[in-house]
Amino acid sequence: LAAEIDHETSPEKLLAPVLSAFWDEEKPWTLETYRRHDGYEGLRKALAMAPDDLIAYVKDSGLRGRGGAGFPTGMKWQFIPQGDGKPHYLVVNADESEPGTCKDIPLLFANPHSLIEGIVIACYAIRSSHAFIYLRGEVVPVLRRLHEAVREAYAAGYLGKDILGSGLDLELTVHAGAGAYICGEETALLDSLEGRRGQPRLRPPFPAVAGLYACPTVVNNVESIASVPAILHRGKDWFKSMGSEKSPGFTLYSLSGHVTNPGQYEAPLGITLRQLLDMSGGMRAGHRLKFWTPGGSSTPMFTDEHLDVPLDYEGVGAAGSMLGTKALQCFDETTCVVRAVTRWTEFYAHESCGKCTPCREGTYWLVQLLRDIEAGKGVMADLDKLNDIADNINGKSFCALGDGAASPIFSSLKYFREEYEQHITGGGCPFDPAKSTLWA
Ligand code: L3W
Ligand code: SF4
Repeated sequence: LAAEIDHETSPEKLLAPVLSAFWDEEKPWTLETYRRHDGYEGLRKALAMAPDDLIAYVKDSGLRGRGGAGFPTGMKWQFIPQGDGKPHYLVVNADESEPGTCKDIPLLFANPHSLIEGIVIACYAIRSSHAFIYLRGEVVPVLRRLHEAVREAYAAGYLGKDILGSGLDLELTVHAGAGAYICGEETALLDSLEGRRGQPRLRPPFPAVAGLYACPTVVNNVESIASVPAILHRGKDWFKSMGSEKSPGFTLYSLSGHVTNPGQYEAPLGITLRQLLDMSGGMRAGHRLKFWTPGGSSTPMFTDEHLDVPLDYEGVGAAGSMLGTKALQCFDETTCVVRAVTRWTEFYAHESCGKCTPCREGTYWLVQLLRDIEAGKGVMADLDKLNDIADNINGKSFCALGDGAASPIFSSLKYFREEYEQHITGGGCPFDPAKSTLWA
């Protein structure tokens, strides 16, 4: 596997299938298939370690959270106070909803045992005897598959009492949400899990101190936890041999939009979009990339000038965006950027939980302005107004949803202001919706 990524490296070397290694086998989701691929071997190694050593090992591996923020996983586990006499919980955030993000749900569908094994390892480390998976409610087939995998794990002694004779007891509850984007925010998720309306809580205290039922709680993304067994089984040095120094390892990218072969691509962190497109068949025939998101619509958009930005936390950050969920939505020259931003903003306005004024009111006003501009009813002063409203949401909202909503406004005005102006001076959209496969 490539430790350092450059354009001379062959595509085969760049691909590092671990989580997706056997997705194309028959029934990859069964315990039998998982065991055939060394499933639950990482757990055996973990149980032979002291919990604190296990936490230090995961911390040393450099694994960073795959849900958007890239927070070091081992450090989060270390935050859980020990000897406090309270129950500790692990909550897996499987509420995947960020526009363009499609990696946790396919992972759960194809390889649920990698998550279950990771959960047992994490609970042993943080001394938790009850874990929860909070799943996005709309994906009923995944819910069924997850329930089946959990039943298999209980029957095989990987969950329940005295797991593999280690003395560890662990119950695992699968909970389906009701389809609200905000419930992917970790504290809203906890409120929802407790049976309340899902709205973000004030932080601090962070969940590590007062989370589920006011007890110390680790909230981790599906992919973060599912990556842990391979790190234990193959070793932290193997993991660190991939990716970059500060963003080591492999990860799942969701590639979507006007590309020839959309889907999930597993590769080391630090790969570039150019390399991923080269490997996956590129943009649809006869078309060129116009703009794209590195981590879903909540992260500032990039253009074709950013094709060689390393897709790791530092590289994307230095170029002015965020790696987020690694959702690479690619749009070609037939796409109207105003239309795309309007659709995203409608999504944020719809999903705003209403708790704070800047986001609740601001997203509503952004939509009104954008719809007017898109319909050719805007005036030039609307562009400054858009910027001003976004500025009053960004950094002034209660949670990251507000910042996410402001993001496409800022970046589209930065790179495509002329296109907004064309809508205003030309009396409407200059693009032919019939030529685009999106937003029609
Ligand atoms: C204890 C401290 N814990 C931080 C923990 C905190 C959390 C993690 C990261 O947002 C981003 C957001 C979306 N003591 C701590 C501490 N922690 N300081 O570390 O925290 P934070 O605040 O940096 O991020 P977050 O609130 O978890 C996540 C972006 O991801 N995103 C993703 C959205 C959607 C999905 C999805 O659909 N799957 O993930 C996309 O860009 O905008 O910026 O656990 O508790 N001192
Ligand atoms: Fe709710 Fe939006 Fe405020 Fe977050 S930023 S608390 S989603 S209103």
